[in-house]
Amino acid sequence: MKHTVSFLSLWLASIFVIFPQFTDARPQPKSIAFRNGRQKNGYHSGTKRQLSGASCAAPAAQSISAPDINPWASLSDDEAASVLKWLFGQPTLNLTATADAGEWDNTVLLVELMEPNKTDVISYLDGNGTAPSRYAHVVLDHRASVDPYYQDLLVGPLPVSNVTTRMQPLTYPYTRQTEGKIRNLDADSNTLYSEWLYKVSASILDITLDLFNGSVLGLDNDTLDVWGIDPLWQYDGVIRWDTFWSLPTTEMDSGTLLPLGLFFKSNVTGRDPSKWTLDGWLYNDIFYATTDEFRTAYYSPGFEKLPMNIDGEWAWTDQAGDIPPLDTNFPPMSVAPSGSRYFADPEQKYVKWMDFEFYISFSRDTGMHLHDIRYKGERIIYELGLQEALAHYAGNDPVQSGTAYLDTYYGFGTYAFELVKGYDCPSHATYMNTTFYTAETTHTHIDSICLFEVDSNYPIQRHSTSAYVSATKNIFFTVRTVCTVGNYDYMFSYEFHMDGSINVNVRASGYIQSAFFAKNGDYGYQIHDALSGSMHDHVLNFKIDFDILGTANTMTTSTNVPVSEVYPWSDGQTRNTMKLQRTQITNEDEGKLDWTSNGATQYIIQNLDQLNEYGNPRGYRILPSSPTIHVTIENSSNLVNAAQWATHDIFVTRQHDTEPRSAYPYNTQDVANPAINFNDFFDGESLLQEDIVVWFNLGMHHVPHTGDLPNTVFSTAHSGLQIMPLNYLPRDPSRETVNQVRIQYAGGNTSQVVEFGQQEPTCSIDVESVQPDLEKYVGDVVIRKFPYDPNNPYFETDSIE
Ligand SMILES: *[C@@H]1O[C@H](CO)[C@@H](O)[C@H](O)[C@H]1NC(C)=O
Ligand SMILES: *[C@@H]1O[C@H](CO)[C@@H](O)[C@H](O)[C@H]1NC(C)=O
Ligand SMILES: *[C@@H]1O[C@H](CO)[C@@H](O)[C@H](O)[C@H]1NC(C)=O
Ligand SMILES: *[C@@H]1O[C@H](CO)[C@@H](O)[C@H](O)[C@H]1NC(C)=O
Ligand SMILES: *[C@@H]1O[C@H](CO)[C@@H](O)[C@H](O)[C@H]1NC(C)=O
Ligand SMILES: *[C@@H]1O[C@H](CO)[C@@H](O)[C@H](O)[C@H]1NC(C)=O
Ligand SMILES: *[C@@H]1O[C@H](CO)[C@@H](O)[C@H](O)[C@H]1NC(C)=O
Ligand SMILES: *[C@@H]1O[C@H](CO)[C@@H](O)[C@H](O)[C@H]1NC(C)=O
Ligand SMILES: *[C@@H]1O[C@H](CO)[C@@H](O)[C@H](O)[C@H]1NC(C)=O
Ligand SMILES: *[C@@H]1O[C@H](CO)[C@@H](O)[C@H](O)[C@H]1NC(C)=O
Ligand SMILES: [Cu+2]
Repeated sequence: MKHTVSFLSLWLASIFVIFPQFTDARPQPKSIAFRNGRQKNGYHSGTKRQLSGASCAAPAAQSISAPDINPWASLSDDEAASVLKWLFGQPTLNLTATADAGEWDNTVLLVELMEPNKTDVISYLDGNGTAPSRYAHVVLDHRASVDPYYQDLLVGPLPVSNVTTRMQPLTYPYTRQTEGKIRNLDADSNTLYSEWLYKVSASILDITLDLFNGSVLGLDNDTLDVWGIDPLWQYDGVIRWDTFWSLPTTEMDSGTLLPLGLFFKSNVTGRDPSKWTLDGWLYNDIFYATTDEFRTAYYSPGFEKLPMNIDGEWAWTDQAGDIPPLDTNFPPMSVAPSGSRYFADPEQKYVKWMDFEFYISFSRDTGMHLHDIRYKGERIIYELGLQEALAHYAGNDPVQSGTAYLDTYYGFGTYAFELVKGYDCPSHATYMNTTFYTAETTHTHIDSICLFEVDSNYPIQRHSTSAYVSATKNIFFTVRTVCTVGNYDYMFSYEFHMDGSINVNVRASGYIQSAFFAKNGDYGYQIHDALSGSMHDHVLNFKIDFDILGTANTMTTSTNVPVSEVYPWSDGQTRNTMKLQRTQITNEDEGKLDWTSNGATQYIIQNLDQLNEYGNPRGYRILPSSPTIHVTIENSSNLVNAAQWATHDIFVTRQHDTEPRSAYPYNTQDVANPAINFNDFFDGESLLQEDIVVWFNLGMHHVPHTGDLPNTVFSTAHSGLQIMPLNYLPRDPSRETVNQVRIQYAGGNTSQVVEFGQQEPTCSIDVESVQPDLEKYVGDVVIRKFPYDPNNPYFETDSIE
């Protein structure tokens, strides 16, 4: 997407949802054949609650106070405002308020919590240490110079005081030491349009009018758009390729489906547009070095004019086509008849469900992270969260070939919009707000994290014999957020299960970025009139800092290998069979790993000093729960060193306070010398019984087909990783739930339904009352920080255009 972020007032669809008129939807008491024979856990159940008539509607999370102050909590309004005031009081920074700033002024891009060091947090949570001092991570956009740069600063400690608060360049999380300065190739994003792209387009207005029946001149009546590669080519100055697109004709966001197939190359080195040069045109796979050459060819006989992509219903997402049978009948839905069965402290962003508990943090770059995940009272994971998301395209044209989005540049937190109740999350879900900073304001995404339990609709356990059948419900808990980064919507779901496992899921929907179809057959399918699906890899990197019964952990592997063996009992015959081969990942030189063919190798994070009663180390295994990938392209010409975390499925490194993240949002600005080159984390350090961090990738090789029109669907665009206990507990913990049944049926006329203490549901369901009120969807609420104006919030939702 082009780099301009525009402020859109949220458009509220005035769609009024009419629910079926269920005048009496109260369920009948469950009919259970052998009520008198029911037993609860060995003793007879005498009590059975009657339907109380209370409504099942709208449960809130059970309230709880977090055991500790959340060390990862976002800056409060007052903290952010005081940091800004302090920054604007520093004359050396020469700051201009964003609203007044042009491209040659210094502005504040970011003020958010600098995540505290693990060393300090652990001594606070586990020891007698005090809560870690809070610091602000500040990013300045230093543009009042011919060499613009981003400046990372650490400001603190907080609260701000004239005596103790200091600023210093933030350097320790970066592998390349540049005093926290990273060059900015995007400083002139407005000038780029007004002084370059529109002028180039104007220079061939005759051709765009003739070929595309349109123009892009920066006028209100533009019918075309122009934008191009990301990251920019950086091998010799700064080179960009741009292409023309039709603009959507309605509010539907179909622009990325409307490429027109005419490309141009510009050398935009430096900040003086008068020195920029147009270095050529490309149409129908033919390169023209100059505009004159292109125009001469265009008006010559035999010039082949290709068809164009035109917006229309095919590219819109509203209902279209024949309604499937019975589809207008209201579909099944889930309710929470006893209210919520989990606790939340929205203030501290602390959540507890069954034997799991954790804290939540939220940042501009990467959105929601989970911290201090405990199971049965023991920490198993110190931190779990997204690091970066790559969408690496390819194509016969320079724009698709030159596209390798690193999406934290745009930000995940910024675009974690309000969730759609009953759609993004079940109607009985509960919600938390998140906040992020932009342009001297903090925005609150209302209801942008949802929490809910659902029945997975298959049992977690069952067994039948001729005498009984036993089965256990598979109820699991989810915490979810959705981030719409430009054309794409990423759904992140962390799921917690009764067997002690955690599932990390990412799903993708929204509009694909497509390619012009001409001669692109090796890079995708033709999917519409002049449209190719444009192959690309999505790779999303996550950090999981395991702490299994302490920080001293080891990754071990166990591989099923075919062998030929002679046994004492095999009559001297060689038997072709298999056995287990076990290894340890001893140091970082062995720390780059892939899922093996045929799923032969199990990767396990164990504490070798914490053995179970059979002498096996207690641990957790990681495995894909849905296909995962790493990047196909080797040594990408676009990325160079900017995304070295994408080259394998799994990485293991030693934990360091100086290596909190695998990626950095401005890595696209200097791809050869990025601020964080993940390869530099690997320097041979021992990984045996050390504090180790696993970095894993989810993603998919996306080769869009006709089914990606108008939008990719979450059902198939899905990747997941499971984190499951391995020899961690004496046995399967899901036996602890009372949500199971044993039915004795031997003997034909005698039977017994054995239950274990689950209460009967007691509410009645007024279907209309459990429906979310979608007219309350309002988008983000904003509070101005400089000048600080906490009492005048207003509504405004930003998206990437
Ligand atoms: C401060 O910034 C302004 C632009 O906002 C610029 O004109 C001026 O040269 C800068 N001053 C210094 C000392 O860099
Ligand atoms: C975090 O740890 C690094 C490396 O030890 C250190 O340089 C830095 O000052 C620490 N940060 C804070 C906020 O204490
Ligand atoms: C915390 O303090 C208590 C009492 O002062 C002491 O017994 C304990 O060893 C301390 N724990 C740690 C981890 O320092
Ligand atoms: C810091 O100093 C400024 C100017 O001298 C003053 O206005 C402000 O109140 C002081 N802030 C604190 C927290 O003392
Ligand atoms: C060209 O575009 C104009 C609107 O800009 C539209 O009215 C007209 O129908 C278009 N012509 C063709 C041939 O598509
Ligand atoms: C677009 O607006 C400009 C300036 O108002 C005008 O000159 C031009 O004719 C308009 N183009 C079309 C296709 O209406
Ligand atoms: C782009 O322009 C700069 C000077 O402005 C020049 O040094 C560089 O070689 C040019 N790059 C290419 C690929 O032509
Ligand atoms: C979310 O923000 C809205 C608007 O500021 C507020 O009314 C609501 O109480 C907040 N919700 C939670 C759970 O804090
Ligand atoms: C990656 O590609 C660049 C440019 O083609 C080349 O200079 C470099 O040696 C390559 N690196 C590796 C590890 O292959
Ligand atoms: C059926 O139930 C009756 C009464 O409890 C009992 O006498 C009889 O033996 C049962 N039949 C079988 C096949 O178990
Ligand atoms: Cu895709």
